[in-house]
Amino acid sequence: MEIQLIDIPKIQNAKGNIGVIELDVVPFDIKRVYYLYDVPSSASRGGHAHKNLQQLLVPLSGSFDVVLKDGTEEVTITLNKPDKGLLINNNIWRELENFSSGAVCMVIASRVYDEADYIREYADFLDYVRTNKK
Ligand code: T46
Repeated sequence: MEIQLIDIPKIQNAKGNIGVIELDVVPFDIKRVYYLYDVPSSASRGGHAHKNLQQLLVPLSGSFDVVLKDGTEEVTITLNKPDKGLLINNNIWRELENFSSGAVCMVIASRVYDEADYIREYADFLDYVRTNKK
């Protein structure tokens, strides 16, 4: 599985850093931004895939793990740098876990919220990716 980490340009000086996400940093048209915060360390978020949605996850603060599954392979990526975002394409199962205290996950999305785009059962996801590979 190809892991796509995106470098987020930063402006650094003695007063701290500015991360700048201009439209050309993100490989899709941005339709929505949301963020996960105050996530208990014991919580697991995600646990689904999307039929069409692409997303860029940016760890604005703290750290968390992202488990990605494409139906064949599984990869775990720790996000802990605010200047490194993880691109997740459609048809990828994701689980987010091990949130540190104070972690904030900003998500930049290619579509508005649409529950019909979610595949929330893993067996349905496996069926979906196998059907769509043919
Ligand atoms: C994803 C991971 C990283 C909305 O009404 N609008 C929204 O934009 C979002 C994101 C969620 N919701 C509702 C849908 C559910 O009733 O909020 C509730 C919790 O959503 P969900 O269980 O999907 O949350 P997560 O954190 O498991 O997943 C979210 C995104 O839904 C998902 O696309 O990739 O963050």
